[in-house]
Amino acid sequence: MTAGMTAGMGDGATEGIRALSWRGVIEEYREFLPVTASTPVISLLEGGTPLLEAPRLSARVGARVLLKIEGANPTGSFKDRGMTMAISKAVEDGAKAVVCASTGNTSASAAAFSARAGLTCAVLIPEGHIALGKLAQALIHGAKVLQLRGNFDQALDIVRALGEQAPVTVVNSVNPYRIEGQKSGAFEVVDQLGDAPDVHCIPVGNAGNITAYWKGYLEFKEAGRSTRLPRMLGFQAAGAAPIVAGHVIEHPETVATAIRIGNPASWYGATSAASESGGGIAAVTDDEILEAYRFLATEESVFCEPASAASVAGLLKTGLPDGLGPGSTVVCVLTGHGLKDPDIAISQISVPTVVDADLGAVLHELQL
Ligand code: AN7
Repeated sequence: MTAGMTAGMGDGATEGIRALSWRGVIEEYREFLPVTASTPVISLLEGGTPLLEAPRLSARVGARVLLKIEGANPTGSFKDRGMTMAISKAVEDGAKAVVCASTGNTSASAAAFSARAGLTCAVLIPEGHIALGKLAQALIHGAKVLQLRGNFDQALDIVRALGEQAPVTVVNSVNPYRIEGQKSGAFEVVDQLGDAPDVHCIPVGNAGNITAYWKGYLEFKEAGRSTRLPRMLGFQAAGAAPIVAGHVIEHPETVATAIRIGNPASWYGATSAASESGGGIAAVTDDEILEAYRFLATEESVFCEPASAASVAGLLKTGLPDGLGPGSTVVCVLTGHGLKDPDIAISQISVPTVVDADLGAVLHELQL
């Protein structure tokens, strides 16, 4: 599916041809990005992700709800949008190596784009708190992976210092090119819907993505590509909700390891997006996140990772903002693919029964 196309509409053949012509975030939105004709574009054809109608979620919420499926990106998360920009600019600027701290998805994306660009990639991840699939990605794409005895916030502090003391480019979202690339998510939502939604729900960890989406919505409105702005609703995990608490959380804890962050780098960007848009930042418990996670898989057939489900958990918890009714449109960003974190999925369901290789035994167990 390409931007400019409304979900569920148009004939299949045309959709197929358009989809094949998707050129990646930088080529599709070049005029809105800080690139020139001589910028080397390092792309894995990221972006162009589906905006999927969610009928059962819509019924529960009492409005039209759509899901932006960011797990459909090349490395399975929204991070690819920012990484195509950060790595392209790093190459343009003559960098030989990049580094990031990560709860997993940034490291997977940085590793993949660095391999493509021929850059050395180093990543610092919190030992024991990164989903298995993400660790596998960083390793298989050839990054130098260090597991830190500490959390994400401590890893980011070290990475910032490395950026000052070593010949290496930091590709966390403190690198402004990351935010520039990630704002393309908002461009696509507008192109897919034909205008901005009334409400935009998004998980918040280091707060780069909510900052980027708000920037994207503002820029498209300014350019006349949309007529309105959404209310931005950001959701943190209750055990890792510094913005909601109003202070840094020294020891953040949540089942949603991707957003296990106690001192977000883009804190101000998140609070600005919430207040300027008439939205807000709220917390959802791990139980609420996992309920939404299972609901999305069983009722909407979308397998996202737990952190992603925070956007839907938050919408279900807080409901529509005051003044909005059944005619309103809500977009929830599902930031990463469920296959990243198989351990959590398995922990949420009972282990399959083992049977003998015998038709009678299978019939007996299935009770069809
Ligand atoms: C699936 O990979 O911070 O608020 O180091 O992986 O922009 O940080 C990941 C964050 C939401 C939060 N959903 O986004 C990292 C990292 C998923 C994520 C977030 C992350 P930000």
